[in-house]
Amino acid sequence: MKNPLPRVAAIHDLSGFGRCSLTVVIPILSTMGFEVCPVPTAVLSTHTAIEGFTLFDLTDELPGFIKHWEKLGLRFEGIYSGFLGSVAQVDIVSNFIDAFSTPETLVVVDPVMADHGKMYASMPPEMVSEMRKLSAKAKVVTPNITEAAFMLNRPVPESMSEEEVKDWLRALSDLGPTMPVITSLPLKSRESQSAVAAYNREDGRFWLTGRPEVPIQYHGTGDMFSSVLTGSLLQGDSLPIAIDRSSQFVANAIRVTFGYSGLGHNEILLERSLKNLLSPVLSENYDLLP
Ligand code: PXL
Repeated sequence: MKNPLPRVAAIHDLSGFGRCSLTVVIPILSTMGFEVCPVPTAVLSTHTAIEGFTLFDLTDELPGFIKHWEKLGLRFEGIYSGFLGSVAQVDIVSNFIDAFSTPETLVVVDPVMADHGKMYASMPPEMVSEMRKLSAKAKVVTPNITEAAFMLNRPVPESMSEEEVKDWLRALSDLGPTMPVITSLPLKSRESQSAVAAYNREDGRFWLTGRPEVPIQYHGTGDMFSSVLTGSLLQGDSLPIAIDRSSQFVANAIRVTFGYSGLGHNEILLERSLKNLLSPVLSENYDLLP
């Protein structure tokens, strides 16, 4: 029997404060009508951009999750991984995908490791080649431009043409995933926008969307984007609608928060926007790249 409520295994860390990973993934996917089964990769006091964070690595616990869940015969419509607590977790996540995915399972890998040209504080450099390896197992990957550059061993670009974006997406797809998506693109044709591009190797089409930038960066927006994207694709949306819904959701949460004075980088008001995920799809702000 199919799961009456589609089920998603969410392989991410649990950060107590700072609005990211499981504290974002669970409410978003629950609101979108999925049962989320967390596989916690690490427990942190805050995300790693806040000085003094504590990190308890759960690498040794994860093989037990696979063994127990296999015994229970659990099945997942989606497997979605993000921030990993150690390089050794890549093989474990890879084993998890082997153990639980069928041809129908949507596997999404968000290669969380870097932003703004730099690796995150807890990330060893070897994570780059390991994330490259893990991406080969995914249908969808969602790097930001820094992560895409690191995975492709290219310099982080200051600006890009649409032709270059297509070349990057093709190169990411050559690593394995059918649907690579790149966020935070510095696109010449979309200056002062937060642009997102995607490629579907199955039909050879490239898509572009974006929203006007707001002059503040909030933490966790990448996790919000990938969570909505995962939910949207699992609900049966097309790739361009899925990137558009995700971009619109994140832009709304940013604008809702930015309207208040005095809220910091770690205080995006996710809950004020969550119910937008219940609306019919109203926006179709995407372009087909020629
Ligand atoms: O939002 C990505 C993310 C997830 N988890 C942890 C992080 C970060 C980014 O800094 O530190 C622990």
